[in-house]
Parts: sequence; structure tokens; C-alpha cells
Amino acid sequence: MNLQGFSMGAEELLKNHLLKIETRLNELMTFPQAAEEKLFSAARYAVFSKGKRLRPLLTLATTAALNGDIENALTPACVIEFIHSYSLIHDDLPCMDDDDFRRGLLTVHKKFDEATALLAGDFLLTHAFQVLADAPSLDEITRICLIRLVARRAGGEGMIGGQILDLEATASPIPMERMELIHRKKTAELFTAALEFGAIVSKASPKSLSEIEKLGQDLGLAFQIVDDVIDVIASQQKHGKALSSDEINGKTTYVSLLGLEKAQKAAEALLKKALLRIATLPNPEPLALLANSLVKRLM
Ligand code: GRG
Repeated sequence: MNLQGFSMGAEELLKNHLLKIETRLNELMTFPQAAEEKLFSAARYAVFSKGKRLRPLLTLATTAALNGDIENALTPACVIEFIHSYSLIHDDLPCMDDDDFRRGLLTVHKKFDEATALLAGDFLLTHAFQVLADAPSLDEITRICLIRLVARRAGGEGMIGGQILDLEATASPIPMERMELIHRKKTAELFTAALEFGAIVSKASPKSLSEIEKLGQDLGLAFQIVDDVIDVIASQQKHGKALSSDEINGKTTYVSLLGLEKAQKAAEALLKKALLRIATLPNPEPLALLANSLVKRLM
């Protein structure tokens, strides 16, 4: 994490947010002893397997940036993490990326079995909506706004749409505009929802919500570019050459189109734009710190 120029206050606040997120996730993922034990175990395995919690942190940091109520934002923040966890379980399945490991642990279908992994993902997505619909501290209008927004961002023209476009794009190289569209849908849409959740809970004005949307898009795209860069650098370090998993799978990435250096520069330019927007918010420091650490994890 690049902490230069940030006060300890912002870092402490993010650490405190992280603890609150873990506690609320545990509360929302505690199930009575039931015949469906295997399903709940698989879902818990996915949610509590060393994820960085970036998206829920973004929800809370946006809430803090707008002087909103963190307690009200906690359950919505966890809902974003449930949807993220479901997407990773399904993304790892043999019919998609067919990965055996995630976060240094066996993927859910390897630890359990394929059918259980599929259902654990289905469950987490459904659970996310149930938790939002039942959220006791939110008024009904806020709950409907959140449900409508996340359904759109995670749905057929959002994250799931991005995934199908991504699968279709594996066969042959694609131009930059197409790749950016895929990245925006597959990764940036859920990032955007995470920030917008903080804004909605904080009762942001339509103008402020629209600024937060642009911020989420820029940060999400920057994060995905950095993910592509990390993939290449990690494989260089491991194998001593630039043959990343994306390259092995024949995937077009920012790095394959622009080269490593220009891809890094593209991410930095998006970060700069994002930081300018963040600076206009009432309490910008924690969100600025988080944005920096998302994009500068390698630089
Ligand atoms: C299967 C519907 C469906 C969607 C899958 C999110 C996604 C769409 C696929 C994941 C593929 C992938 C690795 C994309 C790169 C960006 C990304 C989402 C990285 C993982 O996010 P982190 O680093 O993960 O926040 P942790 O492990 O920290 O939770």
C-alpha cells in the first residue's frame, strides 16, 4: 500500500472498516444447523478465504467521503462481497476458466465438487438480494434503489454481460474499444455499484451520484488494467519470461495491446482522474488512500 502523503487517520479508519466488514459478514453468513450444511459450508469457504474486501471497503470509504452513516452502509457493503464471491466461484468452474486454485487455496469445486460450487454461487447471489431486501436499518425506498442498481450492474448488461463477451473474445484478438468494453462490464460495473451503494446510503444528490458513477468506472478499469499487468509481471518473476496465463489462453489484454509500460501509464492516468474527483468530496482521504492502493499495488 502506498501511504505517502496520507494521514494515519485515513489508514486507521480503513483498518477499522475492515474489522466491521468481517464482523458483519460473519453475522450474515451464520446459518442454523440445517440439512443443507454442505451448501452453507461451501459458501462460507468462498467468502472467508482471504479476499482483500476491496469492494466493501469502497462502499464504506465512499460513505465516509460523503459523511454518511457507516453502520447503515455495512450490510450493503457485504452484499457486494457476496456477489463478488459468487462471480469468482463461477468464474473458476471447469466450464469457464477451469482454475484449481484461488487466493492460494483450492477453488470451491476442487474443495467440494462441481455441483456444490455451482449451487454455492447461486446461493450467494440469491442471499445477497435477500439480505438487501431484509436490511433492517434501511428504509424501503433505499432498499429498492440498492436492489435495482445492483441487479443492473451485476446483470446481463453488466458483470454477467462482460463475462460472456470475455468468453467469446478468447478465440481471436480484439481491438482496444472491445477490450475496454469487456473490462468495464466484467470488472468496473461491480466496482461502480460498490461506490454507488455508499452514495445511495448517504442520500447523495443525483448530481453527486453521477460523479460517483464516473469515479467507480475509472477506478474499476484502472484496477483491471493493473490486474493484467500483475499477471504478466508475476509470470515473468515465476518463469523468467513474459508468458502470462492470459497469453497462454490467447486473451487480448491491455498489456498485449499496449505493452507493459503504456498499460501501467494508462492505469495511472485513470487513477489521476479518479483522485481529482475524490478531492471534491467532503471527506476525501480514506477513499483517496484506497484508490491509490488499488492502482499502485505494483508501481
Ligand atoms: C461468472 C458471472 C460471472 C462473472 C465473473 C469477476 C469476474 C466475472 C471474473 C473474475 C475474473 C477475474 C480474475 C477478473 C479480474 C478482476 C478481478 C475481479 C479480480 C479479483 O478481484 P480481487 O483482487 O479479488 O478483489 P479478492 O481475491 O481480493 O477478493
